[in-house]
Amino acid sequence: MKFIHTADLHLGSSFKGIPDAGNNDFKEKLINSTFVALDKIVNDAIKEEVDFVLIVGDVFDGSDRLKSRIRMFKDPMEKLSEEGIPVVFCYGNHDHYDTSEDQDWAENIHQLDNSVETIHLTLKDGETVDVSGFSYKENHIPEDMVPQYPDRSDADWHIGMLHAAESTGSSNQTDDYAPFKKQELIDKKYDYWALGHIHKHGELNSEPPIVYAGNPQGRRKNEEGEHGYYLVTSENNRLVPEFKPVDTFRWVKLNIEITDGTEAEVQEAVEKQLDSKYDGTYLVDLDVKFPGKEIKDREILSNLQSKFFQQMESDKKEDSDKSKIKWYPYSLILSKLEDLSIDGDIDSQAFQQAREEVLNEEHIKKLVEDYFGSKDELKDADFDAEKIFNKANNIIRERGDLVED
Ligand SMILES: [Mn+2]
Repeated sequence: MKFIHTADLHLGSSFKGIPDAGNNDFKEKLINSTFVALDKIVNDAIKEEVDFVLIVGDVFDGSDRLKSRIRMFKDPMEKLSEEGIPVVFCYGNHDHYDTSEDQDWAENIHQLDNSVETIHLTLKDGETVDVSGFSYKENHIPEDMVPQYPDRSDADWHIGMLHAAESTGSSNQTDDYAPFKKQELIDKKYDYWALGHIHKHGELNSEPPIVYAGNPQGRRKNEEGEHGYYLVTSENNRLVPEFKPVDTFRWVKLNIEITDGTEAEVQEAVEKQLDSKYDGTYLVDLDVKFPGKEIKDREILSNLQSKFFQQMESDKKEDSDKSKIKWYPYSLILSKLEDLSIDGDIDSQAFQQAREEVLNEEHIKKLVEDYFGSKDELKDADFDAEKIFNKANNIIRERGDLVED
């Protein structure tokens, strides 16, 4: 028995944190990459002749159900259906949905209900598989859903699908995503738990496997490294997951130390490092430590970006499938080797003072209005400066992309 476990496709993700430098081709390629990842998964499913595919929530990036996006999910699902490969999928916090409103799915494509239900599959070799799970109706589910899952059935295999975050048990953190405890999952005695929601792939447990598939295409800098899906195969009565990358763009952070040089030399050194390290398409967050005089990091960054776009243009002219584009430096920070931290007394005093000057109710209300427009629901909102500071801090760190798995 063999199946694919994927999650968090986030189809239609906007990649809005990436400066596109006016290059629409690049932006288009980025926006397309979540759909490309799904196509690769579907092609692998057919090539590997898997018995079924599980997609554990956040199929779409948003709950706005644009017809074009639905089509771009339904088409590949129909392709699997025609190949006789069943799919079980659910919605997560991002694409929460009242499932009674859309039942128009191809044969063998199972959309899980808002309450826990079990899909019974019979494989070509006669083996039986039960898959239990549910779809989000609202974007938050504060209660643990695991007690609603049925006991281990007498099917040959029983698999749980769960889009959720492990309970933190902390009183100052809200557990809004169907919080569960690992032991509860183990106690169900299922053969495999296919998890979604956390965008980094990895196993929470090995016997039985409790596995986060991660998202198949990283969307921002904190989703660095390889992204893909799990191909799960039965071996001696056990289900064994094997990770398969399918990402087109990979986010990485590169730290470089350069001891001396002019702007041109720094640029050359950075370029050399990039060339030697990367042979896919990498989105690189560069942190260059440089002890010398003040030099213009903006200029180096835009020079490197122009080189990237020139390569894209010549790739296009050559009309070859194999792109020579290796890296796109989306950010470059040059910092002096000696004073990198804000922990020093003077720095933190100055920072504290600046923070007090900026972080008052008047400024914040103005900021919120500028950003969101004067929406009525915001007028009487209770502005907690500390909370807003922390949120803003996160947003700045994620370069304008709102953060949520
Ligand atoms: Mn997600």
